[in-house]
Amino acid sequence: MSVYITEVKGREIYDSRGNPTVEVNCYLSDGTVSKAEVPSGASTGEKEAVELRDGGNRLNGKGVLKAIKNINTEINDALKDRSPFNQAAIDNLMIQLDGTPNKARLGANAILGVSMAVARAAALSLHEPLYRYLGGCDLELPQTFHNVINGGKHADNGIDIQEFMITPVNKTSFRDGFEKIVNTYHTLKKVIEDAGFTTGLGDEGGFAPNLKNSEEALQMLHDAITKAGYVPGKDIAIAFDSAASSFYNKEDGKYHFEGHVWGGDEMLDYYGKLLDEFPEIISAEDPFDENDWDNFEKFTARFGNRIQVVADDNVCTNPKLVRKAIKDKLCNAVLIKVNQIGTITETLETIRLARKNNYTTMISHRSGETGDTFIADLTVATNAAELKSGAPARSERVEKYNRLLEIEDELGTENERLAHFPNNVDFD
Ligand code: 2PG
Ligand code: MG
Repeated sequence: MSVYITEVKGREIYDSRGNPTVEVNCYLSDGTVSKAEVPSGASTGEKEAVELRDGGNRLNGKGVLKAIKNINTEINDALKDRSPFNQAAIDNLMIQLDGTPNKARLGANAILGVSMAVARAAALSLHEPLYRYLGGCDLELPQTFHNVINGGKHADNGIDIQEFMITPVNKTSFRDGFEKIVNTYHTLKKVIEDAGFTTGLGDEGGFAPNLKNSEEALQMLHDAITKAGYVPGKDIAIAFDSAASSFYNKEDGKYHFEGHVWGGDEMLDYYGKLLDEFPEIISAEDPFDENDWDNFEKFTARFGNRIQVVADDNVCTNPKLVRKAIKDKLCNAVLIKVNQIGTITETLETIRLARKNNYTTMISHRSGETGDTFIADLTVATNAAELKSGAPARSERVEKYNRLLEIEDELGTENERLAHFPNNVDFD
């Protein structure tokens, strides 16, 4: 007997910043019940799919009861009796039902919650882990990026670069790499304390010391890596996300950065200085405002052969924008956030498009998260090279890494798998 959806049911819950968000249960005719929870960003791109919020006085206007109502009425009516095993058909149906180019009517938060819940229900019904259902059997674990110093919109300090991440470049397995990150994180705490700063955490679990500037943050990371017994650049490398739209002033067209008022050329020279001073930096995200494609392109032309250049706010996981970015040589890697585009099918399409053009994909959490570990499975399922999910602290971040530990146990490490094929040469 074929399995079909009997009900999708939404519920208002709260995210890691105490803001309302969407949770969805999907019920199938075979008794399967799945659950999915929707994340939410702070430094959002202008072209992201629309997160439907209630407005008004309740919960600062951030309630999601309209989105929940859309799930429980229109979406539920449309999906009832459909097969959960055709994700593209389910997602297309919701896109058609919404009828807007950016999911503004039903809400991308409503649509994404259902899209994730249906995928998970399908996997549960087949008794397969989500990564297997979405990805098959030729899978590996990603390189992970951990935001250990938070600035910009994610913390109340003087640092304008939003995220300083560390990534284990020398490791024998995900578990081994993560252990090195955890050691460095704890050492960083001591480095920050010894310098006389507080060690409160920002939104993504990284420390948020009130430092003078980004160079000071990078120096602390460099010291923490060294003091933890690792070699910067060789064992642990550094990445940053400027989220530069948040310090770009549209009125004067300048970057108001850590006490400076800079044009594009001055910003470029500043980045050049950082890369020279800290050769362990291997990746930079959103170095320029989301509409300042000219300077973004200049950045990639100048530094793209030295480091990875990731586009986030200007492409918003949108296949159309990613296509344009590839044509313009805007970047050489693409950030992927499920709620920027609003369905799993479109997310998979964007990942496929990037891969076809030899662009690296980095799957990403949002600064407002839940305990849902969907992105860990998605990263493995799509063989995405990279995942960023915050510091090894705060459960909504750590749960994703814990899920990767579980998946690695199930799949075996890369080395264990290669051991079965001693004659294979790995060209990675
Ligand atoms: C980013 C994200 C995630 P936010 O800019 O890459 O780290 O932040 O969710 O606030 O957009
Ligand atoms: Mg970003």
